[in-house]
Formats: sequence, C-alpha cells, structure tokens
Amino acid sequence: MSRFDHLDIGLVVRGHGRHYIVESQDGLRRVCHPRGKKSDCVVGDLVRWAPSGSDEGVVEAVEPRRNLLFRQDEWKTKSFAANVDQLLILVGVEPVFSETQLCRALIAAEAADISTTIALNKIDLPGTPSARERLAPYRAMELPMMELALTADREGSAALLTPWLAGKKTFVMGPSGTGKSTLINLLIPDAKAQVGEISVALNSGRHTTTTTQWYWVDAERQTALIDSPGFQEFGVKQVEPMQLPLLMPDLRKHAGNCRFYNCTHQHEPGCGVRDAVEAGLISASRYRIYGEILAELTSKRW
Ligand SMILES: Nc1nc2c(ncn2[C@@H]2O[C@H](COP(=O)(O)OP(=O)(O)O)[C@@H](O)[C@H]2O)c(=O)[nH]1
Ligand SMILES: [Mg+2]
Ligand SMILES: [Zn+2]
Repeated sequence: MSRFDHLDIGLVVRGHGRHYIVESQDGLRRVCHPRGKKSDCVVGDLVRWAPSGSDEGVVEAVEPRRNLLFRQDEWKTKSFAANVDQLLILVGVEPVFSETQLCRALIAAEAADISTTIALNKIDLPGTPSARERLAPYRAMELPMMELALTADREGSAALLTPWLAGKKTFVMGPSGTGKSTLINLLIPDAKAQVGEISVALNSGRHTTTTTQWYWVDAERQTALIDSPGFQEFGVKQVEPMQLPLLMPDLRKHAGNCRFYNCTHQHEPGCGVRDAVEAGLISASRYRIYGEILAELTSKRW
C-alpha cells in the first residue's frame, strides 16, 4: 500500500526531457510532470498520476517494475523501457550490422531476463547470404530468428510478425537504417496519428524517432510496439564480470567444463570455453567480443 493508491494508473508512452506523456485508462494522453526535481520514469512504466491545471498531470509514484531494459556506461545509465514482454532486435542486410552492438544488446536483454528474437530485414538484397553467415552463431545458440523484407514483401513480413507480436509488448531495437520505422508503419497504419496527437500536446512539430515511443497495434490496446532511436554506444556496466559468460549462452554452455570455478576464460589452463573456441563450437568473433567487454567491466577508473 502506498499513499498514492487512490490515484489513477497511467502508462508512460513517451519521455520528453523532464516531462512525460502518460496515457490514462480511458486512452487519453496528457503531458505529465514529475513531482519535484527527480524524473526517473521510463516508457512502459505504470504510474500513479493526478490532474494538474486544465489538461496536464503530475506523476506521483512509479509502480514496481517487472523488468527494465537499459544500458550503462562509465558515466551514465540510459533506460530504454520497462515492463516489456519481449525484445525484437532488427538488423539489416544493409547497413552491415555491428556484431559488438548485437552482442551487447543480447547481454543487456539476458541480464534483464527479457526474451529476444533477432530479425534480419532486407533479405531482398544481394548481401543476404553473407548476413546469414554472420548470424550463424546466433542461430546455433538457438535464439529465435526471423527473416523479413519489410518493403519488398510487406504481406509476407506482416504475416510473420503479426502472430508473434499478438498480445505482447515488444521493444524494437536496432541500429538506424535497418527498417524500424518501416516496420512500425507497416503494422500500425495510424502510427503518425499516435505521435501527432502527442506532438500537438507538446507543441512540437517533430515526428522523428528521437525518443522512445509506445504504439498500440490494436484498438483493444493489447499489442504494443515500442520504437526506439538507433543506438551507437552500448555499455553493459551493470553486469558483474563473473556474470558475463553466464549471459552469453554459447559461452555458458562450456563454462562448466573449466578446471577453475572462477575461470575468466582468458588464460587459465583447462578452460572449457577456450577449448570450445578452438573446436569451432564458439565463434571466434563472439569470444573476442567477450574479452573486450570483460576488459571494460574489470577496468578501474581512478
Ligand atoms: N531493400 C529494402 N529496403 C528496406 C527494407 N525495409 C526498409 N528498407 C529501407 O531502409 C531504409 C531505412 O528504413 P527505416 O525504416 O527508416 O529504418 P530505421 O532507421 O531503422 O527506422 C529506408 O529507405 C527503407 O525504405 C527492405 O525490406 N528491403
Ligand atoms: Mg526510424
Ligand atoms: Zn574457462
């Protein structure tokens, strides 16, 4: 019980600097301000809010979260969203995706206990076989995968996505230029309206994806897509170094074979992970990226 339990619950559908757009249960969206200086709610949060002025509100409290997807570097933490059911990482045949960023996103999702599917978009392009090859280690890890051609085969892509999304809140992540906006517009015909409504409330004309945005796919508001701006940096400082291999399923599978229980899989003798790399069971690039992230997590800042 909290002293705000009598207030209505709303859903944060967008963050905008120091204020938020909160959707109340009747579907109305209004600008809400945090009480006091602190502003720590994120898209997907359920909040207790109270009306203020004629058409705005005040966020009084954030309900406990089921999960929180975020990245963390040396200096700051950046939350993506809370309370999501699944993550869709969209990569494209073009532009060639960064495997490091892909690994980091997967680690952050594992750490937040959010199940992930990788979708390869633009399979109408000739670079498709080599993109598939780069994703082979992920397929071998038994990560669910999908192949899309969001512009070249709209119907086929929608037929794959629609049942997979139904009834869930899906966070869509991926580098820019891979087709995230195309996907949103394909599945949500009134996407522009859902943003436009907010832009009017904020007196801002900008419709670009510069902030994370919650969209309802269906009129019943059961299925949601959360669109995010493309990411560049992706720190995973929230992870304990010893936990890192456990968040990488291919490494985790072999870490039990190491001689030392606290093996870092770097130089120790009798290392099951390095044996697996040598045997081709763990991809050399994944192992290299593991080493890079581990170095980051164990580096000391004075
Ligand atoms: N060839 C091809 N181009 C696509 C496909 N899907 C999206 N694109 C193009 O890729 C570009 C970037 O798409 P966009 O949705 O803006 O990417 P975002 O930055 O992730 O939001 C646009 O020019 C799209 O038309 C596809 O399946 N095949
Ligand atoms: Mg976009
Ligand atoms: Zn080891």
